[in-house]
Amino acid sequence: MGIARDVLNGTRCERSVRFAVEKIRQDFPVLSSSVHDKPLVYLDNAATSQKPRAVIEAEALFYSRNCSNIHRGVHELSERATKCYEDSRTKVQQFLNARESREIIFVRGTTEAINLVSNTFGRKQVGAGDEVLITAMEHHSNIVPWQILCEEKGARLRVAPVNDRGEIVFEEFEKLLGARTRFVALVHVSNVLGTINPVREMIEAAHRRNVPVLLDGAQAAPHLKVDVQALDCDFYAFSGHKLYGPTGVGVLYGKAGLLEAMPPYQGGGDMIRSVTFEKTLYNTLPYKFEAGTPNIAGSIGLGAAVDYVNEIGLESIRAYEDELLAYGTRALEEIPGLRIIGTAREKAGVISFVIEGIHPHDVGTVLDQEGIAVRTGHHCAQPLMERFKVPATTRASLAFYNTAGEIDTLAAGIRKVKDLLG
Ligand code: C6P
Repeated sequence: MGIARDVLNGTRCERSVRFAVEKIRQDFPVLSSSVHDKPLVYLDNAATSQKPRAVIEAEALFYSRNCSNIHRGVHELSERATKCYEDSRTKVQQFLNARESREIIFVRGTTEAINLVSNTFGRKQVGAGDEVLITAMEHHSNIVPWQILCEEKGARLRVAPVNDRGEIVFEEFEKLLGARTRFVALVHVSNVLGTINPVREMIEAAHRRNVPVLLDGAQAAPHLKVDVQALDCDFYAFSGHKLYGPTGVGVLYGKAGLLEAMPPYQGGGDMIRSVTFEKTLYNTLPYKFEAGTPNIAGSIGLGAAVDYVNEIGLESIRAYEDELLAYGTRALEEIPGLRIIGTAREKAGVISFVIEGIHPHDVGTVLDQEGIAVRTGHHCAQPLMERFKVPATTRASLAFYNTAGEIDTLAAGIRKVKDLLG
């Protein structure tokens, strides 16, 4: 454990992973702060991640030097703002390896991206007696929009099961792809279990039956290299704020052909080509789906976040976080009475756990007093809690700026919880 711990703290390089975590931490102002007079240990990255100075400054620069509306003015500030906004779109396009920048729609976040698809593509695609297939490990954002659609259309929501490790039962998923399946919506990485789903195989299985697939990438985009062309997904959704970017901005990727054929989601300024009281002609992609003044500063901040992540490199991030996850899993498994929920063979940096006889909210409250931020509750995945027969869990979720030292602090904090409440 000693060598791995040193590597994770960025002090030695005995293994394949070399990662200058202490240097990286200096880019995040909040990480050097204290909570309840203890150094902050931020392990709630799946809820939202902290922001590097580059992102904070990109937003501040927009407001202090370039603030203007976009696509509307002939004046210098508007041109500057428009260029920064559209540059961000290109950065996201390259980040996801989308074929064209018009396939990138800026939205409020993953939730809005999924609602956009269910309300437009979904409404056309799904009819009475049809089926929409999801999995048992979806976030509410990838359950409720499909439930609303199914209720409206008289369609049926089908749910692919997960096994006790928290992995999709692939054969069951395949069996549920039937003659009436019209759409598949899947989480790429589970926010509760950390499971990385075999989405490439799942998409292939759906496409063999001509069923389009949306991936909820909220927890994948910050941790894995996503290539939408290689995955061949039809839609991909993620949130800026989990990718070290601002809140209130996210991305919907869609294949151009599908987006072209979809009706608009919202009506208003910027999404039109011409309006008369008799008829409105819609704008081209991507603007058809960006009605009204968008989150300009947020989108520019997201572009800066993409630059920042690219600079570190998702491969290095993945390798480092894998080591940290393995270290954290070992450290927590050693604690008597603690059970990890989600032990998939392919996992990203999430450790959800329960402690015999102690409610997760109490665990979270005591940890908070130690300066440790974790999330407790159902994590907006109530059906998954039911599947694992737990009311809630405590969840430590990792980012590339976390260290093995912080994991040690967490483990010590949990032992203290047990001493106090066990
Ligand atoms: N999960 C968590 O603590 P928004 O709120 O739109 O940015 O993201 C929604 C969402 C969708 N899918 C998955 C897999 C998610 O994890 C989330 C957000 C946070 O787990 C907040 S509930």
